[in-house]
Amino acid sequence: MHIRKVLIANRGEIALRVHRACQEMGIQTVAVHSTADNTAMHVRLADESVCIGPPPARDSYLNMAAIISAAAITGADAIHPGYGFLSENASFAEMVEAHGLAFIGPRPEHIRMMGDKIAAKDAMRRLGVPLVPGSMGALESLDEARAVADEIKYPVLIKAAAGGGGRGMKVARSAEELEEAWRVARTEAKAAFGDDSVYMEKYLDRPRHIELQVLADTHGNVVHFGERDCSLQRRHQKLVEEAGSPVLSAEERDKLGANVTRALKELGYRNAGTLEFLWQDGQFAFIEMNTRLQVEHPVTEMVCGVDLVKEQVRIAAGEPLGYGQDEIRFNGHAIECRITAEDPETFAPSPGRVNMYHAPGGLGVRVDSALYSGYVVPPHYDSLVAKLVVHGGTRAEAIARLRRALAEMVVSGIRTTLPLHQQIVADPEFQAGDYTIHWLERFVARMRADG
Ligand code: MV4
Repeated sequence: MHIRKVLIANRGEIALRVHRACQEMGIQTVAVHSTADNTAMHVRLADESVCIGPPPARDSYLNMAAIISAAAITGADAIHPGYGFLSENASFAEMVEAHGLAFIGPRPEHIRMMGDKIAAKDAMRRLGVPLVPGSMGALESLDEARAVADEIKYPVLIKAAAGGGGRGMKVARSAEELEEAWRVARTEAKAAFGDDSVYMEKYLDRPRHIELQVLADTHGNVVHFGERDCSLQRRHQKLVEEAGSPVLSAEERDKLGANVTRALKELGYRNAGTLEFLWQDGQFAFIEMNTRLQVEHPVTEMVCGVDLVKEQVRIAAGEPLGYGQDEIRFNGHAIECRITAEDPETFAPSPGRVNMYHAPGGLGVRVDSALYSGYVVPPHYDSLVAKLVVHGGTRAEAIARLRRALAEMVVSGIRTTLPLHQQIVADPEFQAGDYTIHWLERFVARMRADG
């Protein structure tokens, strides 16, 4: 299939990111936008734009019928969903394909499978990917939960099948805490997802979050682009990501990558995907798979010298990857800071008018942002306003470059997390790569205590 025009079903920096890839490929772009985004950069740069509804996302960026209609009206051949919004909605992917359009992403069946965390783990277990010890499938009763916990030993974690992002997740540190955790997890899961199915895992107390980027074409070729360490999170929001992980050797990466690519080939996976692992004491345990392009994909692009969005488009057009795993090289180190329009101490949202925007530059610096001087950050959407990404020959060089770039960057008129990023990258423990998923939460508390 030849793709001549792509509709970008997203907004902000990722809409721009997809537009840039399409432009370079000689592909026309269609932006869709809400009335809150009339002056947005993605609308200005796209070849065409269609207003699809009022500011609330459910009436615009989540309005499937409006988006498919916009594709039909403009004669688009394909839809790129970006991340968030409809990107992991299997019904949307089905609808796109039923209208004769290419969905630039995985097959609907795999989006659906990975959206159900129990089904995802079952598939990975079957395919021989290592998991955290836990229940086989859903827990049917409190008695079953007790039996599994006695088997795998406390502490244990009860997780929602429909979850992800930490919602509906409860730790039980002993048998006495299990009933409460069981009830609260199920109630939260029901309220958040309309589904109270839960499962159990051994609770890992000090893991790192390490994820692996893969691409699969429609000819059975699957490759990986190494790992990203995303342990620096606060309340399940990532702030800083690195490629590669400061703790992983080339041998460990190759071993994990070989296992995962073999598994996804067996599964018949298509397009981009990311497998999330917890890493503790030198062991990987699969927890979830994301069936979308991720926010932090640029660190992988910098290290591997690949444009993942162009690859996604080529795969959707039916082209073979055209290279093998042995042609993918990991060069140096990359780090991304997610700059959000939030108070750097309280994380209260801070939308509003940006008086001045100045992006840093120079060798090894990349900024993915839809900001411009005079832009008004609307209050209706995610607070991410810029991704500052640096590359260096070594991790130490990347950190020095990041400190230099953060000092150059200006976003005035709104509060942003830039000052917090400056503090993080100046910290000796961060610089040593010595952190787990709990490090940032404690760091933020320490910063607030110190004033
Ligand atoms: C865990 C865990 C410890 N042990 N699973 C949080 C969100 C979801 N994606 C998985 N999560 C976790 N699962 C076991 N068996 C700790 C977390 C977790 C976490 C994971 C990755 C990054 C940040 C985190 C922060 C708190 C808890």
